[in-house]
Amino acid sequence: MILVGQLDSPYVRRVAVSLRLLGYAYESDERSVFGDFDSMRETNPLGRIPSLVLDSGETLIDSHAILDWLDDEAGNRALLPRTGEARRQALQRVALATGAIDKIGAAVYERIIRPGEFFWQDWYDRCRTQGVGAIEALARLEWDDAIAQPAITTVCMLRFVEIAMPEIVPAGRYPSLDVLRERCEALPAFQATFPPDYVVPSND
Ligand SMILES: N[C@@H](CCC(=O)N[C@@H](CS)C(=O)NCC(=O)O)C(=O)O
Repeated sequence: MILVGQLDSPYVRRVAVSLRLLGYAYESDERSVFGDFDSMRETNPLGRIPSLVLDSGETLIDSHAILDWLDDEAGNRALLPRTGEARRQALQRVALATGAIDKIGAAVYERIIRPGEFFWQDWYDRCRTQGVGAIEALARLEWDDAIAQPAITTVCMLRFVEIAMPEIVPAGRYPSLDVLRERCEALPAFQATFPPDYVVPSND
């Protein structure tokens, strides 16, 4: 199996962590989603990451679809509950976490992709507010000890935000999320995929 994408993408990382927690070996293809755009489009017509190339040669795209396949393979070790209220609640947490990635990600793209003279402050502020709203909602929830998809995705999201906009998630602001992060990031599957700090470029 080949996981396509770099671990500074929280979507790639949540797939990598899930594969590792479930004991699946994979190789990494670390082409850049921006630098290798044409080649990436041959793997995924959307030119996005992650993709997962299965041993059969089939290519799965989008972390949601990849993780759905993985849970199907994993049977009773699946990282999301199969049905009912437990599944509904877990998917709501995942939706808040992936929503935060999308909105903080959009704000970051506004800063690093859009040429400085076209920077749109109102849109940037709106995206940031939406992302922070999702993080606050996650922080109000109770978290048990389960290492399942809601925790995996939330912890990957928090590390992404910590790198991209550290002022949003300083230690101590969201104590319940600090506890969740500390517990998860200590595990081998998280340590092996921990994205290092990097300076996010700016268009100004
Ligand atoms: N819904 C997708 C979102 C994937 C996504 O946004 N990936 C980003 C990297 S974090 C990407 O490929 N960005 C480049 C682009 O969209 O052009 C998923 O869950 O996989």
